Amino acid sequence: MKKKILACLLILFPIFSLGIAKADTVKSKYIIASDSSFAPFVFQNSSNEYTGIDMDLIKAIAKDQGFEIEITNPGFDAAISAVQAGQADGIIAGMSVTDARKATFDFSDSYYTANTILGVKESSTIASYEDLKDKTVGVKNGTASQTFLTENQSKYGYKIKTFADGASMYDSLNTGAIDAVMDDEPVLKYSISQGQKLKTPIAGTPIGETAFAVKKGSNPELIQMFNKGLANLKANGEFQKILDKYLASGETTASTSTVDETTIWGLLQNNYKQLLSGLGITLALALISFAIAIVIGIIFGMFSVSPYKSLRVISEIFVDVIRGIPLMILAAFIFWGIPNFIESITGQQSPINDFVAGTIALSLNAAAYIAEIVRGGIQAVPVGQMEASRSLGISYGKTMRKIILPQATKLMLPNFVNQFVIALKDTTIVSAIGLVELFQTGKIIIARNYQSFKMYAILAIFYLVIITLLTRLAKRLEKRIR
Ligand code: ASN
Repeated sequence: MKKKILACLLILFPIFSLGIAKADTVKSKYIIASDSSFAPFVFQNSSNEYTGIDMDLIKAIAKDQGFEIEITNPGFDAAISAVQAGQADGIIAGMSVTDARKATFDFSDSYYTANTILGVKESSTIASYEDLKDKTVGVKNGTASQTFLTENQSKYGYKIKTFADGASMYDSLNTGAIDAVMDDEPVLKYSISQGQKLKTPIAGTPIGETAFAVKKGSNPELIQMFNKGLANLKANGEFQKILDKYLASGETTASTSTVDETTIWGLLQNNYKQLLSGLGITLALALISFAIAIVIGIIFGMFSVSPYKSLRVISEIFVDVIRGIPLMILAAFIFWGIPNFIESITGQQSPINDFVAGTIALSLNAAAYIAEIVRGGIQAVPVGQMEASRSLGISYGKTMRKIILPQATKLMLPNFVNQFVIALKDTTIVSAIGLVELFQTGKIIIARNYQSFKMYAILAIFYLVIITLLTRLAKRLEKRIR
């Protein structure tokens, strides 16, 4: 009984106490997209959970305002695209409010102010923008820092290299592949405070206030709730507590773990669950998409040897179009392009799930190659056999099924196995749409601990083992079918 009363009070208290500063939720759950590594705003701790100012803030606001959220962390550029395509309802990622962005986003009240600043290795001799002549500066794609670099490029004569995520950018700086990086000041300063051997030789340049954003004109209640929640958290001191947690006391990326991640064993021990779940997604993607691809591929392959010209033409167009488009573009087109197009016509957001989009892209891609394998296999059977069979009065379909296909299938089998291996490797490409399969899982782990050599070695071994096992299995099946 006591418990029930307590529960009622707990539910009613926030409603009454914040009654004035509360907006109405419209959706039962809001999807919030964020960066993948942008400490102290958002980063993974060693328990593989996303933390940081932005993560704590949005969770506290959702709680304060009584709305549900689901957070995804595909990286800054992908998060921006996700909001634009309606895959996500809002973005919180240390995002700067710029005039250009105001054309496509609605921003909340600001919760931070950040400069963009140049970061170089501790040992670097770069001391001014002039020193950057002919040097390469790394920057994250789609960021305000990138705009700054592009605008000043002709003045200082540096080369710009863009990265999809902060982890690979800082990795490249550490290995000397680039000479400097341009990033938000709190981010660079934070990584220095965490022991990164970097320095910031030039004072930062203001790039705007930091705020939460939604796609222009959509989810206005989300901005309202964010602003009200932020005001409440500022008033009750919770906002300051969040800032202090990451900035003053320096909550670190290694705060919750005692496992040493500098060894392969430590890396495996601390991340095996995450790696296995990534592997599960990779296998599911490869197997499901390959099964679909076989069906589509066989249909188009049969079309391509059909006596009807129209079917042959359809098959040719399918193979040419799909084979002519890089897989990554196909995936991006399905995941971001099509929902964007549908919305522009219907005015309705119609996001597609990343796994579904990845599976469709992989299926279509593999189907085009399988269609060619099927065509090649059938055409490798001497034409005389078809002619002889038809002259005996046996129908086209029956000849195909009983005479041509059994021989052709034998010829196709090794190519199918080959194509499956390619399909499995291709799953890494669709990670570009933010799908957390095995490769992306590894990148997220590296974003936290910078152990790129050991982590990529682990990934390579994972793929090697899986592919070797699966090809062995496929070869056995192949023998049996023969
Ligand atoms: N401050 C960056 C921007 O707004 C955000 C980020 O890199 N996550 O462009």
